[in-house]
Amino acid sequence: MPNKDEKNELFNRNAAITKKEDTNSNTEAQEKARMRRNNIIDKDTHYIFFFGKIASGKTAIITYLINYILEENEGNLVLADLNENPYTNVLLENFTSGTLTKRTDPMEDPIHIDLRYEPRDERKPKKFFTILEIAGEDLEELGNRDNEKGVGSLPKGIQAYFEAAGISITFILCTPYNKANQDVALLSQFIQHVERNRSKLKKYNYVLLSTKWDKNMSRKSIEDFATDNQLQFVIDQIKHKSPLIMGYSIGEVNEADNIVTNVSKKYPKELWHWLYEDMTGVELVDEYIPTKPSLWQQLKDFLTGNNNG
Ligand SMILES: Nc1nc2c(ncn2[C@@H]2O[C@H](COP(=O)(O)OP(=O)(O)O)[C@@H](O)[C@H]2O)c(=O)[nH]1
Ligand SMILES: [Mg+2]
Repeated sequence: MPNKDEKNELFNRNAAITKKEDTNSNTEAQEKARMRRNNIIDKDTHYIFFFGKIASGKTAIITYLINYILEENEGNLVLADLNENPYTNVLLENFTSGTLTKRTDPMEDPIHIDLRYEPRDERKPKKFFTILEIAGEDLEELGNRDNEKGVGSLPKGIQAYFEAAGISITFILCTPYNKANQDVALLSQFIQHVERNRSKLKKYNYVLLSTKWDKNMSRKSIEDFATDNQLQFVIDQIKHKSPLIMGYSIGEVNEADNIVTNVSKKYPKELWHWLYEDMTGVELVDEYIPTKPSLWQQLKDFLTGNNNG
């Protein structure tokens, strides 16, 4: 995550860019916007867009989601532009060291990582997808209805995803379990923005993650937890899309030194299986797992005299 100076740097840079666009010909800004939209469309990918305030756990979730996919035998993950994308290196560093490093390179556009997934079961579709992460602070204008247009707006680099026609996108809303009430306004504003701007999206859906769930000692189900606070209000706004809603933890985290132990498989597994099915319409792992030996196995056992079990 950018520190304050880096953040100011970023805002100054953005301001400078905006100014430049204003003073130069209008067509330059238009051309830039057009290029941005085309880049988004050209990728022919499914966007997985992580949204949440600073320190809500986005980078940590992405890190250990990729780690899970790489380590499980369910399929193969191809990391595109591994060495060119500094963000990928941050993620790699995270899960090879077991320590959450800080993100250092704020960018004008969301940080992204292009990936390709190939299920081990070759009958299942392969899938390109792109993970995007944005910082909640970049969205402050969303709730600001006093700006020049009179409505909340998003930075251009993010708004471009709503203007690029025909893309598929899953919004993953992250809010630490203990910040549910503080985050509800921003999450609501973002959902309202999505719903107002959804017309060009080919397909979209939501995931709501109540993060740092390992520290939630209440041991309640996510449903009971949500009704106890304002998270239910957020759920009510997205439930028409049959979203995934879950308490989420990357493992045991020592937040003082950012060391992760007992990395969880349960949470990334549920998230990844849901995402794969949401993207492709096909279940990654067939639900039916025979508990008894198959008929073929029984016959083989009979013929080879293996009757032990
Ligand atoms: N207890 C706990 N802490 C977490 C978890 N995930 C992240 N954190 C903590 O939250 C901090 C911020 O996480 P990060 O992924 O950088 O948040 P981001 O700003 O949303 O990308 C980390 O440095 C961790 O200390 C989790 O699952 N459990
Ligand atoms: Mg981050």
